Amino acid sequence: MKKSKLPDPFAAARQTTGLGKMDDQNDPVTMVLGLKDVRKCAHAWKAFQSGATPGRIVVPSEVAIRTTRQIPFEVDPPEHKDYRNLVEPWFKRPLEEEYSAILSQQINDIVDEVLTKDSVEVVEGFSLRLQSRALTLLLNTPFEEAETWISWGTHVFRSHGNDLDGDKANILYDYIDKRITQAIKNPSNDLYSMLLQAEKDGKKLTREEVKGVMILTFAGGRDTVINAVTNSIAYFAEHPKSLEQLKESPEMVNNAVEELIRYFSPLTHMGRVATQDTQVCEHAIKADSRISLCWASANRDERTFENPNEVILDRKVNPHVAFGFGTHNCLGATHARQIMRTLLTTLPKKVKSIDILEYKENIEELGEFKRKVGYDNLTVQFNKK
Ligand code: HEM
Ligand code: EMZ
Repeated sequence: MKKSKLPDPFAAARQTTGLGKMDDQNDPVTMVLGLKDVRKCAHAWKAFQSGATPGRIVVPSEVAIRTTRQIPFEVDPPEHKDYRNLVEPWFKRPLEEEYSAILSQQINDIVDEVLTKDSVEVVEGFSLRLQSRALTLLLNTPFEEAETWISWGTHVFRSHGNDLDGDKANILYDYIDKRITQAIKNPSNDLYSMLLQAEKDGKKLTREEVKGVMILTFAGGRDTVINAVTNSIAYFAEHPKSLEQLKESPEMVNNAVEELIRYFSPLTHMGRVATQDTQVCEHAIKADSRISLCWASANRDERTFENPNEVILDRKVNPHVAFGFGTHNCLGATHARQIMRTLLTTLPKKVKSIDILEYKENIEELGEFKRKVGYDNLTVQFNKK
């Protein structure tokens, strides 16, 4: 099997019951697997809420290491919209010309850098650095801040062998507290300052609310982007013709980005908590129990996607849910797409081929399923054009 493949472990369950089962810290989760059912449940926010105890909709649950509510992620309508409206324009900035020019420069620089080396560990040496540097643009903070974030590693709540690392989480919380204090004393043009000036219902956001947005911005856009970038490098290593194709036909780039994101589905699933006794796929769901919307399974649903397990870079009809669906659809998608577009434009210009030297897959254990989501280690050599 090709090293860059991400198999679909959900097919059989999706085609029979449409559901999967897993246990998370003695709190069971019913995974919803079909595309239509995932969409339906994502839409049904009254029955399946996001605004439960902070941390509970995440799988693995972060209840033990987080009390701050992530905003707007852990808020339901109608309040969700008030917060979302506050932050939405800021998260559309990646469409501005200056933003994409700087991002392009950053990605050019990092590709030039790895081209001078005999071997590069992509996860830490390429993707994490690219992600952190690009995040300085989204936050509008100094470029040097990226060095601190890089030192935290690929996930802010997890470390090797520890799915929930409270000490690590505290580093993030302390860091954000310091930066908020700084922005109160010396307001600037960064995201902290924007949030501190923002108003909801005629009142300034509280410190806890500002913190909730910032934690989400750091946590939500981290391993997702890192997996998308790392998986892309593995893919192009084994499909050098695709690099050539993207160079010859740059108009393909947008479709290619959507297709890679569909195929990789960097966020496997996200939970919801049932507010009442209800049913999914004719299966009883008890009040206060958890379901998860499995984006990764939905994106391989053979009832919607032809040849779902193949990467078809110019796939035209592609209603994937890798960025979620409905109310909580990904706020960082504009930024993430801009990163992927720039990468898929820059790589083919500079890189002739990529050799995989060593790799270790990152496998998620989800009860009856095991899913490859990316790599713990991917060591490659980038070869110049
Ligand atoms: C929401 C995936 C990058 C911030 C979501 C959701 C998904 C997702 C599936 C929906 C969650 C739900 O319904 O419960 C991804 C993927 C990414 C990515 C695959 C990269 C390829 C980012 C980035 C940021 C970000 C870069 C910001 C730095 C958010 C936020 C939400 C969200 C704030 C919640 C929006 C709301 O509740 O209204 N993301 N994400 N994401 N994402 Fe992303
Ligand atoms: C949460 C989540 C957001 C969670 C949209 O997804 O991403 C996860 O990686 C974090 O652990 O806290 O931010």
